[in-house]
Amino acid sequence: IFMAAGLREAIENDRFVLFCQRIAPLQGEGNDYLEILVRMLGREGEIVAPGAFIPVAERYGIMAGVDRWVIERVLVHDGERMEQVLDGRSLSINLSANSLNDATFLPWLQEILSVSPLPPQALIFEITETALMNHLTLAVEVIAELRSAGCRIALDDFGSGLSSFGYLRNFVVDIIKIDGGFIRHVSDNAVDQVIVDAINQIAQRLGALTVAEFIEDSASVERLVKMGVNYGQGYYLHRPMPLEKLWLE
Ligand code: G
Ligand code: G
Ligand code: NA
Ligand code: MN
Repeated sequence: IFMAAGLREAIENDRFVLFCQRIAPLQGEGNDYLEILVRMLGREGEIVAPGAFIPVAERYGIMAGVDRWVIERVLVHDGERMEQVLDGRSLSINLSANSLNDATFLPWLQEILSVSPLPPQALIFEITETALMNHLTLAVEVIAELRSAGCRIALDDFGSGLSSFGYLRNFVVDIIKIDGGFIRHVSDNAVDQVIVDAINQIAQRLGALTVAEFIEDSASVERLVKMGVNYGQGYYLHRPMPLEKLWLE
């Protein structure tokens, strides 16, 4: 409850900061793209990682407010310079379960899209399996509408849940982000190699692009390149950085 009160106060006082991380192509040339990552600023100005507040925020139903804050900031408030910095590349934004389960979210987002300088074709929305679990029919509708508007959908942390493959039957996804837990030891763990290779092949056959998360060394890159994984994300490739730094590039 203490955390929830602190979160509400943080939302009211705009006490969030945005970071971003580059996601790089592993096969040939191609363009990289950016994932937006939110952090909370504590009362003493300390940076609070999302792992420490997102589960609480979702439980109290206030994560939808954080998602809206992030989306408004990136697509409208900073929309012009974001469009310039991206220069045709894509931008990926995380959606929480709260947003996907909220019937007012889609019309709100469509309004934002209509005023944003960023074209919907440049946008990717990342959703997790747990976000889908709660209210699947509404989530499926939101996903379908966003895709018909020209946005792309990425399934985040794929493989970490109990029914990962089941979700692939419910809607079309454009991108599958293979859970970092399978990637971290992929250079020397035979089981992880089989799992990652299999997920990648299924994704390719479904016409989805793949992203390997948590790439932490060059040996992993080599493996993933050989397997044909499309994109990589991780500390070895690019660290998350504040948006403030992005504006200077
Ligand atoms: O950046 P970090 O690894 O700490 O992120 C932890 C989790 O928080 C990730 O799973 C990420 O998808 C999620 N996350 C980061 N930024 C946002 C955001 O703006 N909105 C939502 N809903 N989730 C986010
Ligand atoms: O849930 P999501 O996949 O969006 O999580 C992305 C988060 O993972 C980011 O918040 C980022 O801080 C973290 N992250 C990015 N690259 C790495 C990495 O190489 N290793 C680890 N452990 N975490 C990473
Ligand atoms: Na994500
Ligand atoms: Mn992820």
